[in-house]
Amino acid sequence: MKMTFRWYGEKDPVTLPYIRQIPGMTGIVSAIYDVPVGEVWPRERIAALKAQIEAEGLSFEVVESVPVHEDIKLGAPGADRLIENYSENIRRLGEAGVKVVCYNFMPVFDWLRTELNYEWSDGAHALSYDHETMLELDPGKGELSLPGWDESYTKDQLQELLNAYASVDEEKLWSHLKVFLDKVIPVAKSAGVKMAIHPDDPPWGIFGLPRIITNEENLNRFLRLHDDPYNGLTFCTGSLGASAANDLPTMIRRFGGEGRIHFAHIRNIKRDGEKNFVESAHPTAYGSLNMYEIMKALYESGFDGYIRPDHGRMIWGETGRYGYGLYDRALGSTYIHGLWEAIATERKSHHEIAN
Ligand code: DNO
Repeated sequence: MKMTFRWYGEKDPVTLPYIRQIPGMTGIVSAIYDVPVGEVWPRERIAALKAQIEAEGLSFEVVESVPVHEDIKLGAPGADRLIENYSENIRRLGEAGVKVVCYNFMPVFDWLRTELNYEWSDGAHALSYDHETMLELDPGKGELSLPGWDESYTKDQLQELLNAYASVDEEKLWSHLKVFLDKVIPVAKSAGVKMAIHPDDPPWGIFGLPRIITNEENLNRFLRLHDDPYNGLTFCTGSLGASAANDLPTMIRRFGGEGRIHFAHIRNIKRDGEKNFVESAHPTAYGSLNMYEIMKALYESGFDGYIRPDHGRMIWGETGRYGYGLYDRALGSTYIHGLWEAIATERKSHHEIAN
C-alpha cells in the first residue's frame, strides 16, 4: 500500500511541509478546485500542482475528485459533450503521471451530515449524521450542513435540480452510469489511469434522490457494468460502514481479490441505531468498525493501491476544514501504518517458518 494524504491546495491551512513530516507519507491526493465542473483542466495547472507537490518530496498520483457534472448523471442532452470533457481530463491527468482518479456518482449532494461540531466526551469535535434530523430538513431552504459540497447553487437552482431528478430513479441512474463508464473507461485504460468510484455517503437515498453505490450487491453490479480492471473502487470504510448490513472485510476480500480496489479511505464511525452515526477516532475501540480486520482483509487480498486516512476529528484546538485537519488524520495514518506493519511482519514470519 502507498500512504497518501488529501490536500486542498494553496487555500488548505494544512501545508505540504507539515504533511511530509508524517511518518510513512509518500503522496498527495488533490485536484484542481477552481475550474467549473464539466470544464477541461488546463495542462499548465495540472503541471504546476504536480511540481509543487514533488518539490516537497511527495508524489502526485491520485486525483480526488474529477467531479461528474449533474447533466451526465441526469442523462441530459448536453451529457455527451460533458463526457468528452471528462475524458479529456483523464487523458491529461494520465500524461501528468496520475494513476488513480476518485469520483462519485451521487446526485446533487456529495457527503451529507447533520452536525459539523458534534462534541465527544473528551472535547474532540466531529461530524455526525442523524437520520430523523435529516428528514426534517428542507434542501430547498438551504438548511443543510454540507461539508463535502463544493457547488454553490442558489436556492432556485437547487430546487430546479431536485425537480430534474424527479424522473431519474435508481434504474435510470444505473443506465446513465453505464453510458458514462462505456465512454470513459476505454480512455482511462489507454491513459493508464484507474478509475475508482467512491461509495455514496451515507449509503442510502435521501430527499427522494437515488443513491446506488451503497452495498455489496450494488458494488458488484457496478463492476460488471463495465468489467475491466480500470473500472474500480475507492473503498471508503466510513461511508459503507454507516450501514451495519455491510460486512466490510468480506467485501474487501471479494473485490480486492479481483484487483478492483485501487484506493482505500480508512476511517471509523460509531453507529447509534440504524441510520445514525458519529465520526470517531480511527482505532477499533472508538467506533463500530473493526479496523484490524479491515486492514487484514486489504493485506490478504493483495492490496497494493493507494490508501489515505479519512476524516479526522478536530483536536488540540485545531480549526480548519471539517474532517480535514492535520492532527487527527496524522494520528490515523500512523495507526494504519502500525496495523499494516504488524500484519505484514506476522504474515512474513509465518511464510518463512512454512518454507
Ligand atoms: C469526503 C470525501 C468525498 C469524496 C468524493 C469523491 O470526505 O471522501 O467528498 O472525495 O465523494 O468524489
